[in-house]
Amino acid sequence: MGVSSIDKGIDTARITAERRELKTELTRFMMSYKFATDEMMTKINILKEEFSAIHDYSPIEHVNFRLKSPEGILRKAIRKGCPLVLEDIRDQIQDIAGIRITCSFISDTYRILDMLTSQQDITVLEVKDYIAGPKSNGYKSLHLIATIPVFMSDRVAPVTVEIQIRTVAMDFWASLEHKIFYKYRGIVPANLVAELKEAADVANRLDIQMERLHNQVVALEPAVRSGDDLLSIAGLTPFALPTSLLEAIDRGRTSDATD
Ligand code: 0O2
Repeated sequence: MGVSSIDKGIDTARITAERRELKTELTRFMMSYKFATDEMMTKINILKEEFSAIHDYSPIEHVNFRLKSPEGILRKAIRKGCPLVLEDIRDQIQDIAGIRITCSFISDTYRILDMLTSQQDITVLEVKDYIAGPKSNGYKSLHLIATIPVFMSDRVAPVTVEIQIRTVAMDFWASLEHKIFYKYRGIVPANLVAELKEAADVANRLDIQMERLHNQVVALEPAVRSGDDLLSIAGLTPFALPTSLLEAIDRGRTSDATD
C-alpha cells in the first residue's frame, strides 16, 4: 500500500520540528562553552590586572582562548570512540572550551594553577602536570580541567573548561611541534622527532636559567621604588596618593591593632 501524501506531509513536518529542536539544543550546547570561557577569562583577567597594579609584575604574560569547532568536536569524538550524543560528548570531550595562559617563569605556572584552583566556584576535575612529567616528545604544560557554573535563563549548568598553563618557551615549542605534527599528519620523521626533543630540552634549560636570573634581579631590588606613592589601576590614569590620606589610614590601622 502506498504512503499517502498526508502521511508524507506529517513525516516532513515531524522531521523539520526535530531538526529545529536539535539545532536549538546544539546552539545551547555551544553557547554554554562560550559563556564558561567568558567567565573564566574574566577571572584570569582580574588576576592579571590585580597583579600588575599591586605587585608591579604579572605572572601572566598572555591569555587566549578558543572554542573547538563542531567539526573538531566531531573528529575528536570519533577518534576517542565517544558516542555522538551530546551528554557523552559533554562528559568525554573536555577541551571544547580551551584557554591558554602563557607565563614568564615555571614557578608562575604553578602559582596561577593554585590561584585558579583555590577559587570557590571552580571545581577541579583533573590536573595533568606535563611540566613535572613531560610527554615523551618533550611536550610540557600544566593542564587544568575544571568546571565553572554557568547561569542561564532557566538553569545553572557546570561547564567544563580546559586551561593550559605554560611558559613562553614551552608555548613556542608546542606551537611549532603542533604545526609539524599536522604537516606530517601525525607521522613525523624520526630525525625531526629527535630534533624536537632536543629543542624541548634547550627550552627547558632556558626556562631554568631565565628564572634564576629573574630571582637574582628581584633580590637586588630596593624595598621602596620611586612611584610607590602612585595608585595605578589598569585603564585609569595613575594618581598620587596624598601623604595625609596614607598617614590617616596608617594611624587607623595602628590604633585598631593596639585596641
Ligand atoms: P588541539 O588542536 O590543540 O585542540 P584526552 O582529552 O584526555 O582524551 P588528550 O586530548 O590527548 O586526551 O589530552 P591532553 O594530552 O591533555 O591534550 C589536550 C590538548 O593538549 C591537545 O588538544 C593539545 O592542545 C595539547 N597537547 C597535548 N599533547 C600535545 C603535544 O604533544 N604537542 C602539542 N603541541 N600539544 C599537545 P588536541 O585536541 O589534541 O589538539
